[in-house]
Formats: sequence, C-alpha cells, structure tokens
Amino acid sequence: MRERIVALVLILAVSALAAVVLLTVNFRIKQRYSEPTLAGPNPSSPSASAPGAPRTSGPEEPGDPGPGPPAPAATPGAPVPRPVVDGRIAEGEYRFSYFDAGIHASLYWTIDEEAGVIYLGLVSPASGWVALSLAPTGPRMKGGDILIGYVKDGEVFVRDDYAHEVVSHTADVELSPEGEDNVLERAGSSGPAGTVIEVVRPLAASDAYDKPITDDLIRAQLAYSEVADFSSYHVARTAIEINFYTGEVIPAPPEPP
Ligand SMILES: [Ca+2]
Ligand SMILES: [Ca+2]
Repeated sequence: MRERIVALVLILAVSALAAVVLLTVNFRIKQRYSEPTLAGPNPSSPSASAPGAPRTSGPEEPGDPGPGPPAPAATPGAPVPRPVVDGRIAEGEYRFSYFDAGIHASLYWTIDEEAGVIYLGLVSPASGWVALSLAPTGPRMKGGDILIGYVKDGEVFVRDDYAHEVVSHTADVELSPEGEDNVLERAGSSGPAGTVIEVVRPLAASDAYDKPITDDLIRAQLAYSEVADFSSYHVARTAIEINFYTGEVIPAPPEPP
C-alpha cells in the first residue's frame, strides 16, 4: 500500500514538473515572437541562402528565414494587416517578401484588395536609388512602369516613372501625353546598411504609363544604384516573374533580343 502511495506521489510530481516546463517553453516562444524587431536593410542575414540561387518568396512570417513554397492566396474576406509606410520594414509587416541572392536586394508587398492598392517595400544594400519596374516589354528596361526612390540628406524622393526608351525612364508627369504620379504614399530611410523605400499605389493602371497588378505572373525588374538621384545607371539588376497575389516568384525567361 505504501509503495502505491509513493508511486502515485512520484507520478503526480513528474506530471506537475512537465506541465511547468511546457508552460515555460510556450511562454518563452510567445515572448520571443512578440518582441518588436526591425528588419531594415540587412545584407548579412539573407546570405544564409544558397549562393547564386534566388530565394523563393514566401509569406513574411516571424522566424521564417529560409526558402519555402509559395504561400496560399489570402483567405477571401480575411482582414489584411496594413503595413506602416514609415521607411522601416518590421518583421512580419508585409504579407510577402522576396530576397534576390544575386543582387542582395529585397522586395516586400501586401495587397489590400478592399482599398484597391498594393503596399511595396524596396530594400537595397546601397545608398542610392532603388527601383521596381513592372511589366517591361523590352529590350532592356523599355516599357516598364517604374517606381523609383532614394533618400538624400534625410529627404525622401519617390517617382512614378515610365521607361519610354531602352535605357532611360522619365516621370509620368513629364511625358507626352502627360501622365500622373500615382504614388499614393511614400516613405524611406537610408543608412550604412542600405536603403528602404516604401510606397503605396493603386492595383489598377491609372494612366497610359502604368501597368496593372493582376493575379498573374508579371515580369518585373528590381534594381539599385549607389547614387542618390533619378538618373544614374544601376549597379545591380535582376529580372523575375512575380505573382503579387500568390507570392510566387520565378526567374524571368531570357529577354527578347
Ligand atoms: Ca514600414
Ligand atoms: Ca502613373
């Protein structure tokens, strides 16, 4: 009888200890994920990816540094957390992200279908302009709807451009017939680690120089420069195909000759 009681007490003690350990571990995990962390330009951390291979895009989840399959499309009707357009990209701020291991630049994005807009975060490891070109028809950059921005002396400059020529682009508002600057919100920051530009624009094309964001693979170019202006030539550029709705990103097929 006494042995049974001792055994019962032991079992109870072990169970209680296990419960305490489980609760502690759970609390620590929750605490870790709730710590606010800034994920600004950080060229060192993405280097964990396989060199030379563009990282597969995926949902922007805390503690999700590695490659993963494309995330499923957003649940219809589910609330979309809106990024904060403040020139900084916090961990988990955007629904999707893509890091290009070839040029060490990143793209973050969240679609807000209800508002009819897309939030974009462009991150480069350099101090000059960073740009995203949508649906260039080629050759080179021609035909691309370009969002370009830089930070100089603490001031943020962002433009809605169009590549009317093979290697040059002009602000929509300076083209003929005149287009519009359709950047709705803009912010940026720059420092030794690189440059961050955040913009919001409509999903739809607002003028003849804009390309719509549709639920398809869209050809895109991500590029940056070491010079903080709108006209210097890029130092690095990558071409991809991207579905902004599903998060799928693949290397772009070769450019037309
Ligand atoms: Ca932000
Ligand atoms: Ca425009």
